[in-house]
Amino acid sequence: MRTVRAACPHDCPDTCAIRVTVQGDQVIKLQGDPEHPMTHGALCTKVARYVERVEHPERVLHPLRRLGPKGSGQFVKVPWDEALDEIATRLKAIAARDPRAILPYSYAGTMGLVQGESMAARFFHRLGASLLDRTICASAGAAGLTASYGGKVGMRTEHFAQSKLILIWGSNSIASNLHFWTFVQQAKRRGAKLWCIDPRRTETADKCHRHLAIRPGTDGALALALARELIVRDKLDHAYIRDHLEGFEVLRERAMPWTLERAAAECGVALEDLQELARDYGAARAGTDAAPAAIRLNYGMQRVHGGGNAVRLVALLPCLIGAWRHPGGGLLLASSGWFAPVRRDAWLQRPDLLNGRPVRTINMSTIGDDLLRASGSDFGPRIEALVVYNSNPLAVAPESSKVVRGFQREDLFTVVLEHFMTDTADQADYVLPATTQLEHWDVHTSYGHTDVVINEPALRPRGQARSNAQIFRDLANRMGFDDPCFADDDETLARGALQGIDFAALRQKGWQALPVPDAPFAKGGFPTPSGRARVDSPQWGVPDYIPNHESVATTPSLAQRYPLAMISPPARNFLNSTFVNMRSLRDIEGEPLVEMHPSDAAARSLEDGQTVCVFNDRGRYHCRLAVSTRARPGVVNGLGIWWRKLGLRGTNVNEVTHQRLTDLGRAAAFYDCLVQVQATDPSAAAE
Ligand SMILES: Nc1nc2c(c(=O)[nH]1)N[C@H]1C(S)=C(S)[C@@H](COP(=O)(O)OP(=O)(O)OC[C@H]3O[C@@H](n4cnc5c(=O)[nH]c(N)nc54)[C@H](O)[C@@H]3O)O[C@H]1N2
Ligand SMILES: Nc1nc2c(c(=O)[nH]1)N[C@H]1C(S)=C(S)[C@@H](COP(=O)(O)OP(=O)(O)OC[C@H]3O[C@@H](n4cnc5c(=O)[nH]c(N)nc54)[C@H](O)[C@@H]3O)O[C@H]1N2
Ligand code: SF4
Ligand SMILES: [Mo]
Repeated sequence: MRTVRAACPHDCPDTCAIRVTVQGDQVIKLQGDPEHPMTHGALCTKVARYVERVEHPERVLHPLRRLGPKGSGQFVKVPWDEALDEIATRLKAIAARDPRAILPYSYAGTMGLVQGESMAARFFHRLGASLLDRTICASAGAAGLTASYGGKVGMRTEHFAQSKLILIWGSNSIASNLHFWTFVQQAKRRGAKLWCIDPRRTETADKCHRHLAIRPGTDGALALALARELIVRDKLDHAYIRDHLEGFEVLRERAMPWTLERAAAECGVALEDLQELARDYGAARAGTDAAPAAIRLNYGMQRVHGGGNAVRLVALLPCLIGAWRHPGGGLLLASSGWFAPVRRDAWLQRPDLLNGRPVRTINMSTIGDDLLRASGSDFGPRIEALVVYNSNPLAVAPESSKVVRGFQREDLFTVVLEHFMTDTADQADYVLPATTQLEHWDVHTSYGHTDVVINEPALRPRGQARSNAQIFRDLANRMGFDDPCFADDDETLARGALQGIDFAALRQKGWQALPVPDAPFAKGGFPTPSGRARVDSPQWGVPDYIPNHESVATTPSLAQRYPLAMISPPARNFLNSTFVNMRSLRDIEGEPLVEMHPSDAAARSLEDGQTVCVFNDRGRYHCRLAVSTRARPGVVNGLGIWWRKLGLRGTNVNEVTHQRLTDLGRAAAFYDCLVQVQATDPSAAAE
């Protein structure tokens, strides 16, 4: 029996350290590392069952070539050599005309530095393929945070345990950031007051003292009104503002029109609730013996038109009250920026292999439109080949009817590296079997904490599976790429991925903490050129409230036809679209559903449990109706992200979302979406 150090590979801020007990080639036990302070021995329900995923009977274990029409799911096993030769031949032919017609499409199926963008990036850079703008999750918030602070930096998660007031803002922490919640509970036991700011009454909202169910996309208005209250009631930390914030005066100008009354109307909440929130936050001003206030912002609130600006505004609040003076005060959206000094991205990804060739960048959030575009001077060559890994775009990208049409183009050559026959794999010309986290090397940074975590292979690859890095190494070889970097094996990539971290110590312990100070911005030191947080940014100007693309105010005639705002936050037992095919987890989630407030259901004569159609001009999503006060009036919650083929009539929630982008970061605005809901008409079944 041996114990192997592993890391959870999933797109989750917790990046748990895992201990795997192995006998022979079987896992005896898989548990959270009890010694890792962030993991404290506990994994979430999903990953506690990771072995089920690894040994799942439906895993893709051989290279497959398409037999039937695209999407028919008919494939035949082919030997690796044949698959690699044929793929290389096709890619070579396209590259000979214009390599930018080849597009890699990947996201966060694994967050590992090795099985993410290492050998794959080297391969596509050397090929001269189109670059992918990775915007589908967090880029609006990342841009917003960078505008205010200079980087993706913030409080350390464990310090929330010392906070006396916690604003959980746009985050269903119990579902999607479970280990953070442990620290919140510690704070709560010590008397902290918890606010949840979320249109949905989540399980997290249930456990907070107060829940503010604002309308989706109105966070910027709320932040401006809170800033105004702090200013007019003089709850400011004047010394902190003077020394560590640039542009206070312009913020004051922006905030002054935003009375609490106006914000209450815009956000659709009671004035008294806003007054109480403003009082609580103002009372936490530093400089007296006030208790520290912390904000846990998460990406849920930036998936709307004004998401980037909203993050900018919220991020300025802790500066106004000097919350940063205390380790338990400040804000956390993402900790990823702390890793910048240790990551060797240029070595891992080798952008220099582009060798000065022209680049074309495709935004992953508009893949639907872009797959359907013809060559043109403003676009470049039509996309002729797609290589998909670590992602399931058919399920997760917005406006899926267009994504599906794009993938079904007969002239498109598609290769998908996967564990399972996802909706996307169904459309492939070749499906290549990828290893899971227990079968390959990796190293992980985190976007929720500040530890590096190692992942050593615990098992032999199942079937004929190969790691992503191995597959791209093999393809590079077939393409005749002879730069020595294409010979680096996975362990070499893992060893070289980071600098300033002792690899032997990392292997021994399983994780290593970065030296992040306790109260990182107590004396300023933000990673901006001046070291101060800033209101005005050279790139983006002064932040403001930007209403949704689709709302009663911005698109009144659309809102007449589609009066309900829909958000589609993650389901607790899935991770994006990962795990939807695992029966034991799917059974907990039940079936695809949309939550609707009883008043909205009554107005439509709809009943709990009936099958409904959520629709707009873009598409129709069929699912079960849950009449529930988890939804606020006027807003429906379509919990994500089901596989289309496991949903009703082969649809999922992204049938109705759109491809318009956020204000900053060119991101998808999934939660900025108007719909109508009606009973499904059985006679329309064929449409
Ligand atoms: N179990 C589970 N965990 C996950 C994921 C998952 O799918 N399942 N997804 C992972 C991923 S990809 C990410 S990016 C991270 C972070 O994941 P996020 O997508 O940020 O997930 P949540 O923490 O659930 O936060 C979303 C919350 O924001 C709320 N919300 C929606 N619109 C608004 C709005 O306009 N304003 C405000 N204030 N709130 C709004 C939603 O109702 C929801 O409760 O979590 C990761 N963790
Ligand atoms: N409507 C709506 N849409 C959303 C969201 C939402 O809240 N609402 N959330 C958005 C967000 S935040 C995100 S991050 C995206 C997520 O989008 P994706 O990153 O595409 O996430 P997943 O759906 O989890 O798909 C990851 C796939 O990678 C595969 N995979 C895992 N490990 C490996 C590996 O080692 N090798 C290979 N080759 N494959 C692997 C998994 O089997 C899985 O099918 O979705 C976005 N879409
Ligand atoms: S999904 Fe998140 S909570 Fe679950 S094991 Fe992975 S890192 Fe930990
Ligand atoms: Mo995400």
